[in-house]
Amino acid sequence: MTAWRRARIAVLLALAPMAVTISGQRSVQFLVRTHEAGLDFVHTNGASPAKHLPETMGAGGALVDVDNDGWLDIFLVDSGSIADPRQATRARHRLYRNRGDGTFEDISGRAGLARRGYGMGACAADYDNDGAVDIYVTGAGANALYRGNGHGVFTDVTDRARVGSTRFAASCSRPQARSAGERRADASGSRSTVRSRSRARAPS
Ligand SMILES: [Ca+2]
Ligand SMILES: [Ca+2]
Repeated sequence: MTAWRRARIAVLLALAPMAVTISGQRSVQFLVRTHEAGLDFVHTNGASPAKHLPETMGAGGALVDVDNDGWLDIFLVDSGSIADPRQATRARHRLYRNRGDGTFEDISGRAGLARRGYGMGACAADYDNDGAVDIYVTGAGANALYRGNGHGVFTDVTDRARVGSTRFAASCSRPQARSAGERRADASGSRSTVRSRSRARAPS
């Protein structure tokens, strides 16, 4: 079994262990083991009477091996509030390291994923080809690029990479490089590796 397959199975089992019963038809049941797994994240959406578009959309996350141990870790995007600065201050992204036994350790405090903004989504890729995965976070008002060190700690390189669009970005993706030349271009600093999709301007 490959490390990727082993990690993927471990995450699925930790989040929702599966029970299969056969009674004429196959059925699959999922059990909620969120708290047993150590996942205590609660998303802050800052819902307001104004019903800003981002407040109605929720936020995303990424399954990514941030420390190169072969086990998928969980990064969850928090949002905050557009209308209430105090509530916005309390929101923070969370990063959970997979212990490999069905439980996770909250390493958000030392991960360095701390740029403020109304978070919406995330994608992961090794944009500089150094062997350590990096994370891009989209949102309303403050997109951010974090460069990983391969041990679960990240450095905010948004300004240096010039990918900190303040427009409303709901999602992002990792394009596949089609040739060695393109991969070298990405490694040399091209912004094409991490590209957000702006869908609308953030509410003022
Ligand atoms: Ca890991
Ligand atoms: Ca990297």
